[in-house]
Amino acid sequence: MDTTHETKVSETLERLHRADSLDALEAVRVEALGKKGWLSQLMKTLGAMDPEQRKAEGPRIQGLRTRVSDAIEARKAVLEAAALEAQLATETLDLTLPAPRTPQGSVHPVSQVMDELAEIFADLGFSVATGPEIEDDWRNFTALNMPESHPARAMHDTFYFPDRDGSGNRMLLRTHTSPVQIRAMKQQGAPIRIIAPGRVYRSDSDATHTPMFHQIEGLVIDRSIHLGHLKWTLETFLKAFFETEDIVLRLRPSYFPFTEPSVEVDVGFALEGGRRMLGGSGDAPGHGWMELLGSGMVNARVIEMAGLDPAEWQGFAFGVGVDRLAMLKYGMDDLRAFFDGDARWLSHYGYSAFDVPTLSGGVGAPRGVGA
Ligand code: 2NL
Repeated sequence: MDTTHETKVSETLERLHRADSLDALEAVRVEALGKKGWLSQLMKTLGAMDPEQRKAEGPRIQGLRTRVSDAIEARKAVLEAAALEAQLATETLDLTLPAPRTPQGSVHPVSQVMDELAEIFADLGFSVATGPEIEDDWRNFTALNMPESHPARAMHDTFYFPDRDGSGNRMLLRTHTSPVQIRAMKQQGAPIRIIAPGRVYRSDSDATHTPMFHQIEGLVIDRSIHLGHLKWTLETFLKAFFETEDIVLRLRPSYFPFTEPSVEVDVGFALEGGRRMLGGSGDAPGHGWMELLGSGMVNARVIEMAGLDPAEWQGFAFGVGVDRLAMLKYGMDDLRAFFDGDARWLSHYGYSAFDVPTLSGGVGAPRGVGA
């Protein structure tokens, strides 16, 4: 039994007991178990011993080491607990402080209005049809009774691609969503009751026209659909959309190549403080008519080109600008702001992702004001 080593261990344990911080504890540990610590040095001497001696000394020295390192661990636990107690005693945590805001996106008014329209028309038995934005000449024009030299093609200010379709005609960005309905008629046949919402493109740009805008078209084909169904559908749709019974329609004869007869639909408004408020007859004093959508009975030639027999099937169609509907309902006056992607505009006019339009819960915000 080496009394010098026993004394060193006692000394170390004594100093550990007196160490009153984690730093002081670390200093004691380094002196004993650090690279140059006395105990580490002692361990090294084992390597130089002959096997007999090592057999006797090994367990003894290992025992010293275990006593010291166990004592270090025990003291460390005590000091750490004391440090935590001290921190808890002085530190305060204000649970009433609001958490920092996390940035949140919003639903674009156009998306919100599209969802509202889908909800309203779903209730009337319409399903939503979609199709590609890059179309061929036949589906965008010819099938809609606008043959190659038809002057109405020029009215559409079309964006063309250099690429050509199977008939040698250039592909184009669809100028309306009508080609979606042509596809639907050819694929699913009649009867049919669909709306086709989506992006459309015309080479046009000013305060009220952007080269890309949103349109929704509706199509109903059955055996005895007539103008009365068209009028009722549009009236029901507009009353649900603007959330008021006070919507007066005026149907005016017009011309579209794809409908015959064609009907333009105006709604009455009142001028209130320079703003147009929908409601009332446009013929009343201080009132006026605002053109809102185009419609008509689908031209028999269109029915035929879509592969249906016009002697059996007939129906109505309509088209309306979604951006314009959004502006009217939510009181925005510059169409270009819709597509600027300005985060401030979006946080002002955008909708919460939780504000899902439903017929029972309301399809949108308060009664519409127009520009
Ligand atoms: C407007 C006018 C309209 C249609 C779109 C249509 C579609 C097929 C057949 C016949 Cl497949 N018609 N769509 C009909 C009349 C008017 O839109 O001013 N839109 C903004």
